[in-house]
Amino acid sequence: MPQVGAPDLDCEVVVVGAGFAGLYAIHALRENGFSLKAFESGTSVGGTWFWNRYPGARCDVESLAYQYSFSQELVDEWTWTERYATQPEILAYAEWVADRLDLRREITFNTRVSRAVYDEDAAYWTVETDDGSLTTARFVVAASGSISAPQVPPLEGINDFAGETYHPGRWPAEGVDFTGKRVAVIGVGSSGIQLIPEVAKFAEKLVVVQRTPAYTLPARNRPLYEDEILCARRNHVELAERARHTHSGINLPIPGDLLLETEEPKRTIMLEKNWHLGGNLFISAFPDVTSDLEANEIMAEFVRHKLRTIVEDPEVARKLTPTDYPIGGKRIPTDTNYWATFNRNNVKLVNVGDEPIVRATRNGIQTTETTYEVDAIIYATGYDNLTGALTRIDIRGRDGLSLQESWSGGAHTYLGLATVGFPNLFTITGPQSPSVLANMFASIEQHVEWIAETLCALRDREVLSIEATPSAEEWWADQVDEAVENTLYLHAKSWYRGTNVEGKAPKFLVYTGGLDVYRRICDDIASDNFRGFSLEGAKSAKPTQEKVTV
Ligand code: N01
Repeated sequence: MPQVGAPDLDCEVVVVGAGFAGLYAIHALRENGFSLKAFESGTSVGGTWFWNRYPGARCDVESLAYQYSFSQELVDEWTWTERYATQPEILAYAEWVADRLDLRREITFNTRVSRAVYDEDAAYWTVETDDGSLTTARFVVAASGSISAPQVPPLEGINDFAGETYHPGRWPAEGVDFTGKRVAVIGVGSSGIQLIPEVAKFAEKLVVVQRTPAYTLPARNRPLYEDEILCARRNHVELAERARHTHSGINLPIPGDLLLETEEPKRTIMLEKNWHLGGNLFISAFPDVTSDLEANEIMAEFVRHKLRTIVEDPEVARKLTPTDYPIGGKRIPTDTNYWATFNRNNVKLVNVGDEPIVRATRNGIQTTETTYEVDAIIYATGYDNLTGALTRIDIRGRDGLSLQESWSGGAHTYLGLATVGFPNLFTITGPQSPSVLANMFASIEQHVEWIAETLCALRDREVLSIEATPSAEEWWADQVDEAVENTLYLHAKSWYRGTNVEGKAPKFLVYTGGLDVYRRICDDIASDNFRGFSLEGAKSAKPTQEKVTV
């Protein structure tokens, strides 16, 4: 395939990251004849599943949906063993895909992209890595992850603590033996809720520090049956096509009646039935729960009741009970024995609302009531989600504009794929796309395929640069805001809104209109001559510019 424009560039595309987004981007772009280089800070592929090796880590989307769908061969040749795959199994899948598709030869491992600078005269990026190397490319595809920039709270005295410290997203590959140790876990999001029951089994004493109680759903994990796997393989093409055109990118059962319109005793029978199905099947069973506060409260109260039947000490149950936000307003964790863990003698719940943390000390965590002396602290305190992985790279667009500065008032994008001031930069599952509120594989595949098709179209037309226009960004911001108004997400503080990171501009960062609607919008824009993008025509190193705003 010919390279258009600048033959001296090292490659046509730099891909940042070799998680599932990066791996598919490498495959799709290479299949379409693009020369590329990929950089990955880990020593192998897998992205989030490479780093999150904490005990209990597993996916909350069912295995048969949490895999690539673009290849029947991949579906046929890989066999998942459990309903919800463990982190080691998902990592093994990523490794296997990388080998099966021969992707590793494009990837430089153990190398972090530290800076990327756009040359607007010649329309290319210079990408710098932490070993000091420079790589020039026409396009950059950022597959750096949505939940990949760990964050630890700015706790006073944090560096005074003399014991071991861990974050789930940077867990040591060799594992950690907590046998006989006193351990504190700060944070009860999905990561904390998965690791707490596992750490409690070994620790001498476990102190769980909770700021906001979580609604959590029993995963009800189990081995997969052979006939389920065979059925999924046999019907793969049809199932995958159907899933691509759903709201969540998953073939969920068709929701039943509205909760508000379901009379007792049928209502409780239905809630019980779906509670026993486990995981997200529970919340998705009733269509009004995610949009109507009254319906939501009925489901929330059902879950609170379940909690009270599991947790033996009423005072501990009270502290664990979420009351001031709707179920699903924050990401719902799925768990195995989380609430029951608080019945163990070696587990102590510290509720920040009752006893705020004062500081970390040399020996542990001091609250307004006492000091909890521990040997290790696990900061399960989350991530600078959706933007952090991008803004932690020094990305410089037109006129040296920094992405970090440009997004300091909140991320602004066109479709979550492109940003004004940063031509030829695409973000996979970036802020303002459906990303984390749909099946990540479905989100990734849709973005990668759209980007690959776009780059092919630009190559065919000898277009050298593509950039979102300000009016297109404004239009998209309105779509994101309008979509979320129909949900209950604005009734809770959450990382979807950026409220978990001190100093981060509060802004809802996910498109909630559904992957199906989003896909149609992206396809429509591409087929309408990339409406909302400014395309610049073929040119040499110092061109006169043919600028077409469409
Ligand atoms: O992070 P989180 P996570 N003092 O941000 C608390 C995905 N994921 O790593 O709620 C005390 O959700 C914070 O409290 P609050 C999934 O999308 C998926 O657990 O802000 N506490 C919260 O309890 C998930 O949503 C899977 O008040 C502090 C916790 O730390 C996303 O990753 C598994 C604090 C952070 O929760 C992130 O999950 C794991 C402070 N100063 C993760 N600062 C599966 O597929 C923060 N907290 C199953």
